[in-house]
Amino acid sequence: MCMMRRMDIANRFTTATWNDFERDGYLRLGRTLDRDGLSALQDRIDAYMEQRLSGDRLMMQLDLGGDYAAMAEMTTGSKGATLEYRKIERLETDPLFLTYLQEPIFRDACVRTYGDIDIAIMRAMFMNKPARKGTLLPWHQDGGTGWGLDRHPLLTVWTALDPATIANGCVQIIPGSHRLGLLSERGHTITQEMEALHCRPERIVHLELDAGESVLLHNWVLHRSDVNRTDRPRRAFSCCYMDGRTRQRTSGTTYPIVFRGSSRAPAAAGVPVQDNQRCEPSTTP
Ligand SMILES: O=C(O)CCC(=O)C(=O)O
Repeated sequence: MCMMRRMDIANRFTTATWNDFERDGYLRLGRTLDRDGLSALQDRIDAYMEQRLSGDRLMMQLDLGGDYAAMAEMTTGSKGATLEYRKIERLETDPLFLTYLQEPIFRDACVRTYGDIDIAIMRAMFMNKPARKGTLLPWHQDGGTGWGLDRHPLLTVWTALDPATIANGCVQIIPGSHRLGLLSERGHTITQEMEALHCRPERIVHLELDAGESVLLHNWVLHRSDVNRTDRPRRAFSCCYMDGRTRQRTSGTTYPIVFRGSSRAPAAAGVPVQDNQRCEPSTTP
């Protein structure tokens, strides 16, 4: 009881706010980037795409438009000077993105989710819908044995680098659907039957955001996004935070620690994957 009060004082999220997140599986944070911070990240990501900066450390995937099943390969390095990338990963290696993803408000969300322990980055990625293009991303959950991890990541911060609208393919979610748990052991996309059952149109919330605003997402909340029907890109940064002890099950690899915890107490919610679950390393969307 006493500990809870201390956490409320030290943590930007009140118990009531956090209860909303736990009920709905998402929480609008409002602006997390001021004008200069936003334009710095916009320019930095365009510089990687236009080869003004080397993308040698990054994983980069072109946007081929439309069909999710026929996506381009996700491999290391630039695929040419173009703004038509769909996804760029390993942005924690970039000092500007790293500084942003270490903002205190994100640490507070991690403490609420996992307890005051070391926190690692599962992925820090640019998600783009190029102007008049973009790939339709089907309903899915972020996790499952397909990720090849020894415990489940539970928290993602999604930040709009451009206004995110229905017209340009903002993220859509089904509030509360994280409470269903992972709908398949392997995770990620769901069957048509599950979609018909859980993703009825009247339940969909479109996460329209201004540039520089963020939303917290529980990794298991069902979400998808459409193509971009406008003449401007829909750029975004999505960062998944997890228990710092998480390892790749096949290689034993650990992940970059971005917040050091002050407590040696066990994690509150770093749910271990069961030993009998088979894992292969691969991540989507
Ligand atoms: O940015 C999008 O369109 C989808 C993002 C997403 O699926 C994620 O951040 O996990």
